[in-house]
Amino acid sequence: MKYSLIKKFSGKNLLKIFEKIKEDVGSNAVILGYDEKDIGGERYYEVVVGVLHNTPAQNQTYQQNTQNQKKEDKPPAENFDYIREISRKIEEMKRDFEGIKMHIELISRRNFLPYEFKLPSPALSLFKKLIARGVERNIALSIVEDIISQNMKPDESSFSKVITSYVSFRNPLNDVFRGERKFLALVGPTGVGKTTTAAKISAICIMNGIKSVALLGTDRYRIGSVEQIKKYADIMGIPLFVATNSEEIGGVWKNLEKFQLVIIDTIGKSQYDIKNIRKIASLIKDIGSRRKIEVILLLSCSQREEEMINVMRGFSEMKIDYLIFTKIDETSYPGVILNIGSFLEVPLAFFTVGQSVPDDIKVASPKALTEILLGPPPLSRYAFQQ
Ligand SMILES: Nc1nc2c(ncn2[C@@H]2O[C@H](COP(=O)(O)OP(=O)(O)O)[C@@H](O)[C@H]2O)c(=O)[nH]1
Ligand SMILES: [Mg+2]
Repeated sequence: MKYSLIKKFSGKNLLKIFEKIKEDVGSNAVILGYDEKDIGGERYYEVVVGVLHNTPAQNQTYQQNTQNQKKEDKPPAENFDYIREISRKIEEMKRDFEGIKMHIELISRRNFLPYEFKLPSPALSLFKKLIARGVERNIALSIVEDIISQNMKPDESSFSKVITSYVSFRNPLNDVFRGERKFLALVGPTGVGKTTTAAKISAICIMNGIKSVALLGTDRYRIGSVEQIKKYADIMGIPLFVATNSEEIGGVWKNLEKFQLVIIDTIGKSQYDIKNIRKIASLIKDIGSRRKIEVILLLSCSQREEEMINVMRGFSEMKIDYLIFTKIDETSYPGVILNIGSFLEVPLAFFTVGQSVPDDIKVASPKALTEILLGPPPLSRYAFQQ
């Protein structure tokens, strides 16, 4: 095929390019090449066209025969219209896509109140980040306003300073490190992480020079429960006692009372099983009549926020001294820690961030919580590890 003219047309608007082609070389142009590029974030099109080398007479005959041609054998004019139609469709789709994008943006903005948009830009971006991580709007706004009112920069360091007004932090091991003797009971629903966390806490003690630590299991009936905690006690080289009721506690008391710290891995019960929760409460009360005992409620971040409140309600049969948030590695919305922590007004003791014993535990602190809330979400954390 011979072309009398080959020309390149380029620009940002495909429709305009085709108008120009039509104007310059007429509708006999044949598309010889097409390219799309992204230049500085903008779409850029290049179309190369050729004009067939025919005499006007030939051209006329050619056009007269057009109707009889097969579809794949399209004459140049028809070919040109066909491509122009496609480019019009592409332009339409682009407009639709932009419309959808704006719509999504609008829906997400609908959750923002006009007042929030008036926040200075860095504060607004901190506010948005907190919302994206599941922090309740009122808490997020109040934190950002605190930072602004104290003339601080809305960064991680200011955030870790102001969150102490919303949640408190207390490490239950601090008085043990100072020489105090006590029992620590871990309570919570089944599967929340009590046994693994008991092992992790005993490991922290041992690593910090507190050797007089024992584990007390209160579940002898569930298959594998003694074996699981025994495995951890053996790894840690610490003794394990098992007692399921006050009578049995009396039986092992002489041995138990020798230890500076006894960590009790209580039997897991549903937050709705109040009858059995009362049994755990009574065991704790009984130990409390002999020695100082503190209760830590474990809440799993893989649970819904509303369910966590029900867990707290169910376990309020006993006085809860501390909270541990577990399975933080399993959520993209750790804001729940701040929401629930501030609502319950119970100090945060530890955060657990994985299955590995003893590594996946952090002492709760403003810095640790800031890293969890403002650090990379789990998806990117895992991506970095690969
Ligand atoms: N991803 C993740 N899994 C955890 C965490 N803590 C415990 N688990 C897992 O949760 C499951 C139940 O833990 P377990 O300690 O037996 O819970 P319990 O029934 O409350 O004693 C086990 O498979 C643990 O390895 C955590 O912080 N993150
Ligand atoms: Mg257990």
